[in-house]
Amino acid sequence: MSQELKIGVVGVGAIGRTHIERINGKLQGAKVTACADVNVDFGKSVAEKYGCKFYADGEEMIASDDVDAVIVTTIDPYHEQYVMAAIKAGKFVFCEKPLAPEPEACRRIVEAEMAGGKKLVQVGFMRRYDQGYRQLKKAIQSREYGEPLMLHCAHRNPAVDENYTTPMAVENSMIHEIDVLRWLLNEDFATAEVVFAKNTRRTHKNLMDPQIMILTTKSGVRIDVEAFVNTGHCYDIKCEVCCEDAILNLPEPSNIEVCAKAFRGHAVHSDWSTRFVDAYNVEIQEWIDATKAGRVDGPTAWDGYAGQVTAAAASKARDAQTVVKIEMDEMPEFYK
Ligand code: ISE
Repeated sequence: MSQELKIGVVGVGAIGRTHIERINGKLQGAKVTACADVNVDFGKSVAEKYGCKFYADGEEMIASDDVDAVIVTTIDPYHEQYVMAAIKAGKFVFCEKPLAPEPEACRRIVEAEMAGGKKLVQVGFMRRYDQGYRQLKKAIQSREYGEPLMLHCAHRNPAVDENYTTPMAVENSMIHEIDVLRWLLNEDFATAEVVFAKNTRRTHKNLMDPQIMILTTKSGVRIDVEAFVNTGHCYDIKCEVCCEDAILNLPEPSNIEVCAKAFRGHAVHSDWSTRFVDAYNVEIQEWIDATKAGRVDGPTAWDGYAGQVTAAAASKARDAQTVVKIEMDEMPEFYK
C-alpha cells in the first residue's frame, strides 16, 4: 500500500488524542480519517477538531471503508470487543496496553487471530521502542558481557489519584516492566512475588505504596522491580542489568546540565508522556510502516497474553503474600 493509511481511533481520551496528533502532525504515511467514542458530544468535538468522521458506534467504524486500520484506546475493559471487531473485519489493529485486563480475554483474542490465519494485532508496549532499552537489549543479546544474572529495576511516578489502587501497581504500572524485561531477556517468567515496603505518607487507604515485585525467569535470572507511584517529585525509570562480566544500566534521558545557584545538575521528567514521547513516535511510525507492508513487527497478541498471565500471577502472589508459579501455555507456532 503506497497511499496514506486510513486510520480509525476508538476511544478519544488523552492517549487516543495524542496518537491522533502524532499521526496527523508528525508521522509519515497515514492519516486519522475517523474516530469513535461512547461519549458522543465529546467524540464529535474531537472529530471536528481533527477533521475526521465521527462514529458513535466503534464497531461500525471498524467495519466501514473509511478505515484501513484501527487504533484502540478505549478504557481497558473494552479493548477485547474492538480488537475482536478488527480481527473480524480482517484489519490491522494497534491496541494500547493491556491487550485486555484478564488473561482469558487475551487468550480469546489469540484464538480468534489464529482462526483468521493472519497476524493483525499489535499491543502498545512502547518501552520496546525506547532507544535506551533497545541499546540494553542489543548488549544483553550479544552476550559480550556474559549471561545476565539479576536485574534491579524501578518504576517511580510523581503521584497518582485516588482511583489508583494497590493492584494497579502491577496491572497498570509494572506491566510495562513485565513486558519489556521478557523482551530484553528473551524468555518467560517462572515465578512471581510481591512484597510491601513501609507505606509513604502520600498514599491513601486503598493503595499500598511502594511495592516490590520479584520475578524469576525460566533460566533463573532474578529480578526486583520497585513500584513507587507517589514519590512526590519525579517520573523515574531504572533498569540495571548485572551480567557475569559487566553491569549495564538504562541510560537517563539526555538533558542539558545546568550549574546555577550553588547547584549542578539536569532536569528530570515528571511524567511518562514526556519521558517516553520519542518511544511513542517510533512505535506508531513502525506500526504504520509494518501495517502498510502487511506485517505485524511489534509486540503481538501472544505478548499481550503472556504479560497478563504474569501480571495475574503477581497479583495472586501479592494478595496471598506468597510466591506463585507462573503457568503459561506453550507459544503456538503461529507466533514464533
Ligand atoms: C500509566 O498507565 C502508564 O502506562 C505509564 O507508562 C506508567 O508509568 C504509569 O505508572 C501508569 O499509571
